[in-house]
Amino acid sequence: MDKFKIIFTLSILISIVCGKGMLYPRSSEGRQIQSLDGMWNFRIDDSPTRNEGFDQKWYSRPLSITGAVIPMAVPSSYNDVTEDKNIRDFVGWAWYDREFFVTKEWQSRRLVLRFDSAHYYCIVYVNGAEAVRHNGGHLPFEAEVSNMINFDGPNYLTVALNNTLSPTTLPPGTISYKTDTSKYPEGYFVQNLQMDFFNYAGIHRHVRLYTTPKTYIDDITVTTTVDIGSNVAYVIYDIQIIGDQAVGLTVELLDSEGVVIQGAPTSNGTLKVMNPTLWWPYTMNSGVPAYLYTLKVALDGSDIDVYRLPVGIRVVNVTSDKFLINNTPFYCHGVDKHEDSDIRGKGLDYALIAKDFNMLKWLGVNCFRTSHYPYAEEILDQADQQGIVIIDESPGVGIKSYNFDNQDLLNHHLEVMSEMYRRDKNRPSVCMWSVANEPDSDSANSVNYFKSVIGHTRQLDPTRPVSFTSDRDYSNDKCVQFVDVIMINRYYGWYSDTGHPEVIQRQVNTNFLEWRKLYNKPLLVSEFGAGTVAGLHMEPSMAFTEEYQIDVLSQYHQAFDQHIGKFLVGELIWNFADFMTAQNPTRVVGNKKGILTRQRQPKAAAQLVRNRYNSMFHSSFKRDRRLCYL
Ligand code: BDP
Repeated sequence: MDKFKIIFTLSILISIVCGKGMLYPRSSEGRQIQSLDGMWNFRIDDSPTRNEGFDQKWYSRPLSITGAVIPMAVPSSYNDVTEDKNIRDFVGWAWYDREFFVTKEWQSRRLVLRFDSAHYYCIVYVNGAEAVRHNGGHLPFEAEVSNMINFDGPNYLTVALNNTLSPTTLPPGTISYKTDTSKYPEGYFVQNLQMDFFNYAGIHRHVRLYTTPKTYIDDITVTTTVDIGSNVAYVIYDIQIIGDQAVGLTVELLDSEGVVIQGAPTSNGTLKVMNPTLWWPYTMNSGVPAYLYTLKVALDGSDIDVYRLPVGIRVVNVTSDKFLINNTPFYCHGVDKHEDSDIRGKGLDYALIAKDFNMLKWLGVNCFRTSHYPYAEEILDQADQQGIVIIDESPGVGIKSYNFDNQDLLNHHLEVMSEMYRRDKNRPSVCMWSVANEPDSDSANSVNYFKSVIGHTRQLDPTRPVSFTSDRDYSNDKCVQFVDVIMINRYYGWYSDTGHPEVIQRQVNTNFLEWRKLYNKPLLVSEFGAGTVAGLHMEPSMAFTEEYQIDVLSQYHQAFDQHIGKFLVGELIWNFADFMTAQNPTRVVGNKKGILTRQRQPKAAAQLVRNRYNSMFHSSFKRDRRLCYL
């Protein structure tokens, strides 16, 4: 067992993130993409040392030669794909491999291997040699592999993936070694989680090989400003090129019909847009919400690189009592979500994404938080295109007071915020960063930790507000002082006063006013809800029935209505849908606080929410019509 511990620790120390940019792979005149998704070979290393894979160098030969393999889908979590409890609940190294071929036409190109996410700690080998390793799920990593590819025969791609959560991972966790042999077999250990969702593991998103020319566009950063009064916007861009720095380039801004409306020949600058069509949440503009321009960057020469980046022109500001998008007050009527569904766990699934966005629109949701980690880029694409505001949350969930003094954890958290910013910085839908969920923000040592994480995030991105969600009280939270918008998670009528929804309004009102007395900042309720088993009914209601969920939510709604337009800027229901958790006596095959089932079918409360949210934005169209159109 010691060996297992040592391997995991060493791996973290030498973890690297390659490259400066992390542009989403897009094919163009200069770039091609080869998907490596599909059915891979798979095996868990449940050997007594949990280290047989490295001892026997499983990466040096096809996995099927060193032992038995089963087929495993990529992308998907591996946990729920088989009937094997050892695989579902596995902790340690899981191994994947597949064969692939590369056309000789790509021999002169720069080849990049990109993983959109693999949970949690990942080492990637190409033809037996290490290509890249990455520390952390939910975020992409890539490596140039041009010199590792065989153009005359098969290539082997091998992945070693470790899902162990430790005091230096995000989310943090611990391993307990059970040494009492009167109760547990030799070498027995369990993973302790500090969060309330299943620790799904696997290659969760796309794996792709893509090409670029040798001189290539490595990164593009775009910010936008809007001068509402004079009907002018500015697109400020900065392009990083790697390779021949003398190469010329053309930058063009195209409207949604592909017409060039502005251009420049420099790698950084400002494009002035007269009469801009702004990016709006769909609830703030019934005409053309979520309008996207395209920034087309093309390098000169015979071997050109071309990249097209969607750009939404909008500006976000926060005052002492308002959340402003394009200088217009935005009220977030939304939900918290999870990446979670049957069979694939946290694996990317286009049908699920389409269904979820249809459901969000059906419910009238205009905003969601990526609780409790950054979601797939394909999900954020939909938010950009459909005009849904995103509070982009890091995997910093469940950080306890005993974690704050761990410098390695803090360094990792800073690195994760940098990776998140690098990936999502150009997205108009991302309107706020959430650096953590429900940390022990009342402990003295949380102060320096959050001063540092929030300060770092603000330094990376001065254009978006920064926050975290607090479940602490106004009287003892020590870190809300650093945020732009106060986000609070509240479970009156559920974790306290269970069975008494009649006290919710009073408690919400008292709590709001206390926060307001202390801080002159807008307030957003980032979680409230009640556990509800679909199909369970009782009148009068009791906890866990569909009627009780309605009672709880409507009490919150009545309380919120007294503060909308004052300092309350949003409400997020916990949760959009039921989701899987670790087994625990308070969870009945997962967390049941969804207003939808895990299969995305509505519970009775979904109708209540649908009526409320739809009427909110239909009336706001009338109220704000003048402001919404320039
Ligand atoms: C909140 C957490 C969330 C949980 C939820 C609950 O932020 O992750 O799932 O409570 O208990 O405290 O349902």
